[in-house]
Amino acid sequence: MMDLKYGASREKPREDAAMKRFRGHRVGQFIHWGLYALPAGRWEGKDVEFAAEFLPRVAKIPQHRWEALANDFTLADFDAERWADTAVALGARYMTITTKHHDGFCLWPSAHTDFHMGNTPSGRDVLGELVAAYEARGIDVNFYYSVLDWRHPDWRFTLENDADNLAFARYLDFAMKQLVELAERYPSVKGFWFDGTWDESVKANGWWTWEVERMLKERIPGVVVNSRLRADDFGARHVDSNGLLMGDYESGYERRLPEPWDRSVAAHDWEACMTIPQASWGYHQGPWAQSTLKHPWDVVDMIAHCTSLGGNFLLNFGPRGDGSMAPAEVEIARTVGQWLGVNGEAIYGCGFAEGWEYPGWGYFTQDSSTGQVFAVVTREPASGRIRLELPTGMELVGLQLLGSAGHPFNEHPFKRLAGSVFEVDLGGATSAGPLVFALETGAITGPVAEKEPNPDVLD
Ligand code: FHN
Repeated sequence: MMDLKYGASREKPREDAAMKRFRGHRVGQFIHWGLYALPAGRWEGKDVEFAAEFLPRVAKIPQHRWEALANDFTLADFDAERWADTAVALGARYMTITTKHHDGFCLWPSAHTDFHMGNTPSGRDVLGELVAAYEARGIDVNFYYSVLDWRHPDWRFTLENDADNLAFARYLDFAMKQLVELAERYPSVKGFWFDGTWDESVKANGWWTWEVERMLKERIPGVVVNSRLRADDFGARHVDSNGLLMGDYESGYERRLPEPWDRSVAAHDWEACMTIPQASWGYHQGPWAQSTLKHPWDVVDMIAHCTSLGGNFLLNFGPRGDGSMAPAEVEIARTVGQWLGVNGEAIYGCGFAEGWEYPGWGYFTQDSSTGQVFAVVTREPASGRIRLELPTGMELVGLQLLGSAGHPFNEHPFKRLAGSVFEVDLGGATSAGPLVFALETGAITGPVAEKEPNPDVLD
């Protein structure tokens, strides 16, 4: 093991109450909102087919014109309560909001810049309103903060000379002050989610990322910090030069998930974040984005996928420039949330089911407190039957379709193919969206029949 000053602070996952709470949430609402929501991917009449929040860079918009958008950020239809209602509808247990994205615009009235919400026509403290509205509904709030800052004169992508070093030191001081400000102004915040830390300049200053984590933990007991903040003494990110995870959970899965059979990821806490359109975090009004919105059952599949490997799933919403949520995104939230309303038992507080192999037709999840195992069938085979392989030596005693108490399907739903391999006929099951079964199991005691071929590949 190398002796690192700024490496990981522990070898094993945190087990304190705040971390367990975060781990149990499983479903979160990500929100990207800033000036980019006004042009929403369109500049001078043309759609720019790239993530809406990158518009100023991709369309090479002069800085003064970008900043002038602040005058139009009137919040005509912004209501923090309505946003919080969409999180409730989704079944989210936490929300992560962009306090400052790469363009440097701040959603709170920061004392360290004039480029913030307080200097827009309404002068409202949007962040404060959101914290209050979400917390009133029991939903934890986390802050996204982009270390990368396209606007700040002292930001550097690389450090080529002494002048760069000096400038970047000033920048880090500015960012630290903003983070202290956020922690002190909104002390009920439960977590910080850092982004924009991939440049050489940040990697050369691992000490600062370590110091930020320390500062936040000192000010906010229990605060949860993502791995993306961190770089170690040698510039290794997320995972230090000794192979240990930095921060409290791994946050590298962005618009992608780990392979569903890769149980190694379940060794530590992690979170995946996902856009609703193919590739935009901020609201993008063009067909490039709007024709690519995910189906709610895809979202459900991803939630179950993450849970089955012990990870959280953070689904992003891009509210519009007037402050209203995009109706299509609200509709997706409702459908996913209705599914969670019936099947949330298999998601919240659940994680990796040790000993259960990835089944292909969906996922196994296990309640971390009771040990109850669930089968979430997100890809029903054409045969209408699933092959349910239990850990060797285990017997399927019964299964209960969630949301179907008293359904006749629950009476004779399965037969043994061999040993711990069973077949379940899904034919009688009805459900809005992917089916979920709570499995009742026991140990095999008597002799068992010969193994039969997989019914899903019978010719
Ligand atoms: O560039 C950003 C992007 O706009 C968005 O904020 C995502 C969210 O994970 N993070 C960055 C790319 O890694």
